[in-house]
Amino acid sequence: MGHIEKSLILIKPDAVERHVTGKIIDIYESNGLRLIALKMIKVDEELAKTHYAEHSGKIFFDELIRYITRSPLIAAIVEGQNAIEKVRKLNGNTNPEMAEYGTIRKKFGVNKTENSVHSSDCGENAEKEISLWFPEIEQI
Ligand code: FUP
Repeated sequence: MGHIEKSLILIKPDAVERHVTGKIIDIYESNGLRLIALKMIKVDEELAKTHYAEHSGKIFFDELIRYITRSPLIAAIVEGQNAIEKVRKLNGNTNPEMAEYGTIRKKFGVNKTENSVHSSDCGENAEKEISLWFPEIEQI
């Protein structure tokens, strides 16, 4: 059965710019995930660099920071059975070209950088990302 988990998702600038946020949220909700927090923000460089710290120094890092800060995105927390793995399956491969048919990145992603969505990759990172993106929420 698995257990109830929370995951941090981002609906990133390319998706907001192309007006597909509703379609993406519908995919999560239709698959049994419940939204428990949601906000729209234009990310500053400090938050972007903290969120993507593990990629600091890589060749695509500067482009990634420019992209994620260029226009508003939606940050949300979803909750459900096996939410972390479930969301990653719904999102698909990082590279939209490699992603399975039916996944969000296959449907909406533009390229490896502009791939429409982010989600936490494990429980430890979900906790870290939830407190980074929703510091106003005391209990998670
Ligand atoms: P994911 O967990 O699927 O979001 O993928 P990663 O943590 O490996 O990568 C995080 C983000 O870095 C991706 F969403 C986009 C960006 N990235 C690039 O821009 N180029 C690359 O070659 C790899 C990742």
